[in-house]
Amino acid sequence: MPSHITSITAAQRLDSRGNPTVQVRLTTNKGTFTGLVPSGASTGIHEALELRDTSSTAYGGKGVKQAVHNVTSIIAPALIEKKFDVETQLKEIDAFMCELDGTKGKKKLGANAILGVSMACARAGAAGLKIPLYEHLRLEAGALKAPYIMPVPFFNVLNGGVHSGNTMAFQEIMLAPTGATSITEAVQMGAETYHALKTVITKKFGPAATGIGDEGGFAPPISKPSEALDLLVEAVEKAGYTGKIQFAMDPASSEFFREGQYDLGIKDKTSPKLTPAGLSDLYRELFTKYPIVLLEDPFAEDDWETWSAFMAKGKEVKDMPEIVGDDLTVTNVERVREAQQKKACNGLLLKINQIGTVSEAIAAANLAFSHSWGVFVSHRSGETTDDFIADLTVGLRTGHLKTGAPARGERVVKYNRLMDIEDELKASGEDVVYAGTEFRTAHSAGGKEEGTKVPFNVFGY
Ligand code: 2PG
Ligand code: MG
Repeated sequence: MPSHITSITAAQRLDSRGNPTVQVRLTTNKGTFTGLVPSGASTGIHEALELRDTSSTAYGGKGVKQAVHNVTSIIAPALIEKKFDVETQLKEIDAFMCELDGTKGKKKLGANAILGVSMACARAGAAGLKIPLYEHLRLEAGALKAPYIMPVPFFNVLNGGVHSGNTMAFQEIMLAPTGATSITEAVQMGAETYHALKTVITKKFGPAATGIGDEGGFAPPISKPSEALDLLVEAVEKAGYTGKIQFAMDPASSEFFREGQYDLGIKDKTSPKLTPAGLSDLYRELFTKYPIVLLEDPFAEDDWETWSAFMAKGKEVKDMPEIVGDDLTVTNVERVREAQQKKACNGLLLKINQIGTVSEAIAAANLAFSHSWGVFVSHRSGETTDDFIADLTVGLRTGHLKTGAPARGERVVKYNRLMDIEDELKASGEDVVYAGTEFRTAHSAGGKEEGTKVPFNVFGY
């Protein structure tokens, strides 16, 4: 029996920074399903619109009452009338909402209004089909089944940029436990190293320096990337994981790009301003000194020339890390296509709220895969307790994701869900592997179209 939408309600709720966000509740004949929308701080200028009540003083102009109203008064009646079957028509539902909006960047209804409905529809579809959400998303994406790929979790343990009050211009310094054998072991390695890092920071800077940034990582008084990476080397060694944990960075460089230069002193006023070539040299120097396997947004969102030059030169660099576009590509097939033409990067950061529907995010991921790029699923710095992206990562077989430190509820809910999925797959006798050092290419591993059937899981997804 098909699953039709009988009601959609929405409400203003809080995200992890204490700012309002959209919550959607969608009911079908199979139950009620939710979607809670995340929000960025280092937002790319090409992202779809996050609709905020800027003319109101409530929540400092950050309310989302208009977006909530758009869900209940515009999207809900139109979608209910169409009688879509959420089990088989997610793409049609998402396309219909885009049409209803009628603008390029979802400027009329807001990507935050549309995404909440899209997420809830995906959940309703999975429940109607009596399969887990990750399995439903896998089928939507047309991804291979066996083996299921558990991702390498990239833990953001040192926060800078617009995510913290310290003086570091670079936004995120991450740990990637590529030497683990399962997501459960990777989480343990990440959490133990996070605690070792706390001890290292306390010893060096005193206990007052262990305050954290927006994504749960520490924000000690450092400004140079090498200082951050040295702290990680020490913490990994202290935790006993040298050689098993590698590093990644997201400088989020659009935030410190000013008049053609990269101003590393944007926060401390003493670090240098670098030319694009100077910053490129700094990255290459860091690659030789530290085990860096991924670099995201090394350059600003429209500095195409520098991205392409860096990639071209990368061919000469031994063990060149994956170069991931975030603000550059904004989970948008048009921007991904442009980046592919310009050979600007070889990895796509996948953030569902950058584009505003689940189906469009899947399309962007598939386009990236078709060019042998990696796909790196991501949370936002303003998160919620919604764990949707854990299922998305497994369903799409992306092999890696980042969702903050192994601490704070809105971050750990995703890591916990991944461990639940791993347990469930193993208990069902499914073929399941941890991506490990192969995280960039795990998507195409295996080859079996179908495995045995995964039962509808006990966690209610
Ligand atoms: C990023 C993200 C998530 P924000 O730049 O990759 O870590 O930050 O959500 O603030 O854009
Ligand atoms: Mg980023």
